[in-house]
This record gives sequence, C-alpha cells and structure tokens, in this order.
Amino acid sequence: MPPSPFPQDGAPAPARTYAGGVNTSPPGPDTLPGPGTRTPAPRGADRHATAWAAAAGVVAVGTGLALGELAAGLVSPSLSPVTAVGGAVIDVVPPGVKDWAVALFGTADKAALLGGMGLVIAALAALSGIVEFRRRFAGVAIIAVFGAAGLAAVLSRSELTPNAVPVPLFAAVVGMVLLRWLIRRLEDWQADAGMSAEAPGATPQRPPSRRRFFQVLGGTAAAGVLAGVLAATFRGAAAVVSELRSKLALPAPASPAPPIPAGAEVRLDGMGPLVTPNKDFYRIDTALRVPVLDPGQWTLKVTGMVEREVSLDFAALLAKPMVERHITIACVSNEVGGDLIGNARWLGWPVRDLLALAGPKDCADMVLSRSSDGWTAGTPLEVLTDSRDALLAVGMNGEPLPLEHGFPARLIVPGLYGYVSATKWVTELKVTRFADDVGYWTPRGWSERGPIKTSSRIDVPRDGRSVSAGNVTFGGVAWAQHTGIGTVELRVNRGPWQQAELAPGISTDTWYQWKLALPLTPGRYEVQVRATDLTGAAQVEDRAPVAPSGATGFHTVRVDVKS
Ligand SMILES: Nc1nc2c(c(=O)[nH]1)N[C@H]1C(S)=C(S)[C@@H](COP(=O)(O)O)O[C@H]1N2
Ligand SMILES: [Mo]
Repeated sequence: MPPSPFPQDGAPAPARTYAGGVNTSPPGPDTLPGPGTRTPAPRGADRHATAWAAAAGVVAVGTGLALGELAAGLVSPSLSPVTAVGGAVIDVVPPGVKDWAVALFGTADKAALLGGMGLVIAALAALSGIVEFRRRFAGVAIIAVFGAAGLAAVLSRSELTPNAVPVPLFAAVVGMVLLRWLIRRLEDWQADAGMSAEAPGATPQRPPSRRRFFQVLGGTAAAGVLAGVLAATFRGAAAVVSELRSKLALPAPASPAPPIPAGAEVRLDGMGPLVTPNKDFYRIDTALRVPVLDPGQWTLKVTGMVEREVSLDFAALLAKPMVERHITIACVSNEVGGDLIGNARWLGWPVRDLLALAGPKDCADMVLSRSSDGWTAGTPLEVLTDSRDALLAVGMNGEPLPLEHGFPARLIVPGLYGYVSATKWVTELKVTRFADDVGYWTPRGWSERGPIKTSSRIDVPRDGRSVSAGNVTFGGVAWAQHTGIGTVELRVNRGPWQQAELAPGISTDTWYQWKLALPLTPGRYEVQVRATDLTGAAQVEDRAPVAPSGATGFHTVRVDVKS
C-alpha cells in the first residue's frame, strides 16, 4: 500500500518547512516580527482569511462593548455608552420617523432601535477587522472613532455624571487592544500557512498558529459573552428601576420650601448656581456598584431601643405629610476651597415624626442608620428629634432621588457632615447608644460626631487667574448650617478685613452667596475669605486636615492683576 500523501490523524506533525527549506522549531516570541514590521500575509493562503478578520473585528468590538456595559453597570447605572448612543439617536431622529417606528414596532421600538444599532455596529466592527488585516492600525483607528462617538453621546446626555465619562474610552481601548491582538494571531497563521504552501513538495497542513488563532478568538468571544450576560443582569435591574423611578410621581409637599428670597443668587460669571443641579451634585459613597433598589420592595425598619418597632414601605412613606426644604450638605473630606458640598431642595418626611411613632427609650442617644449595602452612620438622636428638618428624603430638586443619590430614600440632616447622617439607600434606623454602636467611618479614623464646620469659599476669580486692573469683583459661598451666616469678610495681602455684600440666605440650613468688588492696581495679590456665623463665632483660621473631623483654615486665592 503506497504511503498516504496526507498526514494521518494522531501522527506527529512534521516540522514546519519554511520557503528557504530550513526546518525550524515552532515559533516562540523571538520569531515574531518586531514592532512596526508588517507581516506579509499571503493572500489566498486561506480563502477565508478575510472572513476570519471580519469575525475578529466583531469579537473585539463586541467584547469591548460588553465590558463597557459591565463597567457602566458597576459605576454609572443610569448612563452607559450604549444607552447614551441610543438616547442620542432617539433625540436626533425626526418626529415623523419616531412615529413611524412606534407604529411599526409598537412598544418594541426600543428593542428595534437596539437591534438596528447592533447591526450597524456589527457591520462597522467587521469592517474594522478586515481593514486592520489589510493595514495595521487602520481598524484600530475605526474603533477609536467609535469610542469618540460614544464619548460624545455620553457627554451630550442630561443624565451625565462624572463616572459615565471614562466608560466609552475604556470600551474603545479594550476593543482596540483585542483587535490588534486577534489580527496579529491571524497574520501569524496566514504567514505560516502561506509558507508551508509555498514550500516545494510540502503537503498542505494546518500549522499550530491556526489552532492558536481559534483559541484566542474563541476565548475572547466567550469572555465577551460572559461580560455581556453579567452586564445585562446588572443593567437590566438598573434599567427596570430607572424606569420605575422616572414614572414615579412625587407627592406635593404639605409644607413647601419657603421661596428663595430675591437677590439670594449672586450672578457672577463663573459662580455656581445657588441650588446645585442633580447632575452636578457631588457624589461620595463606598458603593462600588450603585445599589439598585426596587421601590416596590423597599422597606425601612425602625429597630433597637424603641417602644415598638416600625416598618414602613414606600407607598406608606409617600402618603405621609411631606416637607420640602433647601438644605446644603457637605462631606467631611471637603478641603478648604473644595467642591464636596452642594445645596438641593429636598422632599421628605421629618425623621422626628417617624421616630415618634417608634418611641425611642430614654437611655438611647444615637440612631445608627444602615443602607441596603450595609454602610452605616451614627447620628445623635437629639439632632433627629429637635426642631430642625432632618428628613427621610425621597425627592431632590423636584425629582425622585437619582439612583446615585440614594433612590428610593435617604437621610438628609441639616448641620452634620454626610458621613454621620446622610445615609443613602437607607433601610434601617436602629435606635441605640454611642456606647454600644459605631458608624462605618468612626473606627477608620474619623470622629464619632461630625457637626459641619463654618467655612467659606472664593469661587471667582479662581486661584491663579489674571484679571485686569480696576474694580475686581470677588464672589463665593459661605455656610454655617443650622446657625446661619452673619458676615463674610475678605482681606488682601493679610491687610484689614473688609466686609463683603452678603446675599440673603434661603435659610440658615443652606449656604449663602456673597460678593465684593475690590479696586486693585496691577500686581500680585493674595485674597482670603472668612465667615462669621449668626452667634458671632468666626471661622477657624488655623489649618486642619480633613481627618478626623473636617478641614479648617481660610480659603486663599492668588490673582495676578494686569494693567
Ligand atoms: N449608603 C451610603 N450612604 C452614604 C455614604 C455611603 O458611603 N454609603 N456616604 C456618605 C457621605 S460620606 C456623604 S458626604 C454623603 C454624600 O451624599 P451624595 O453622594 O448624595 O452627595 O452621603 C453619605 N451617605
Ligand atoms: Mo462624606
């Protein structure tokens, strides 16, 4: 029997023969082309190479997108690159087309849009694979354009939060790296296949680089599918809850917020608004993944040293007489001059009324509030039962709380730093004693009690700016929550303090804006601000770091006055 011209299954593969007839060992990293050299991939070595390049493009882009959606599910549940692009498409589509789509697809219009986007993205992804195989980095460049488009879409959305910004960039970088890697493996395979085909007398065979290509392609696709399934699980829950949130009608307040006094808002170029929009509100929490709570499932329990435990569901909470107040909350980690502070109009039920239902026992002096993800804050019972408007809040600036800010309910307590009071996604209030319980941050080096320290900030001109000589108008904010601001003063180059024009506050629980025009001749100046509260207590001058109980010191800006 003549020897078969074909290698038999199970027979050891013959060493590869290069065109020069030299037998080599299987390629290690040292035999790979150096950076910048183009592997000539002989066409026709595998008729399907172009198709595999397209598949590599789809797998690379798909995996990048899936990981992006997963990252968005973790850090920015209300906005992902895909929902941003979808939302942007919905916004730019003319109304006629929208009506047509709704008529055609009915309530499946969103699914149809996503399906259509999927097809367009898959086509562009396949193209990027083919192009990358033809010319190194050409496909990578297409994905970079994808990433830029995703970023633009994210930046254009009203749900924009800082967390959402890096996600499209991350997705694009993953896609670019994967594409280059997969195409490199394809080039290796095609080079090997081409050489063995060109070798005189060589028999057609499958080089190990072929197997390698399919391994990395399959492995990447599997990772992409896994990320996609996880992302769909996370984002599905977030999407459902976002939808419930957007359909929620907040009750009208039984006690509406007092009107903002005329002139409370000092309008200077570069000065922030008196009421901070939700999208610009600072966000601080320990949650890696924003808790997504279904309001229909939410309950709040009042436990511990109480006459009777109370359990409240969301419908029962919304039926309570609601109070609406402007309250400025601040983070203990806010540096002097920092921006971890914001003022919003909160809607909620006074915590004192809730605690009255439970009846705290006399020995109790603290309420340990707990969030759905186990974070805790220890708040003096007294602060929650005195006349101030400590709220179990459900609304922020006329909307249900954003997911990032504690949907469906959180605590807002005038006068205390957030870490000892402002529990988001709150699910339990345990009435207890400071001697028995501690909040999350206390054993980590922060004070047991966290009253907000009176402070002030210069917002314009910004530190380091050049301005022109003449009357230079300074402006900013000052706060002494629940006491109120009495005066704000500025001094130039450590000279005498000069009283600023203090705008009326909304209430003592909010920050106040102020301004002062100073005649300045050309030169360099150091300008400082200090606030005094309504009891006459001045802001502390000595510098203290944020830990353990909040920063002190005067905010100082340097300005360069030009002629
Ligand atoms: N569940 C939960 N609530 C929390 C925190 C947290 O880590 N987890 N951080 C607190 C801190 S330190 C601050 S300053 C405020 C910030 O609230 P905001 O993100 O709505 O601005 O939330 C508080 N509530
Ligand atoms: Mo904080």
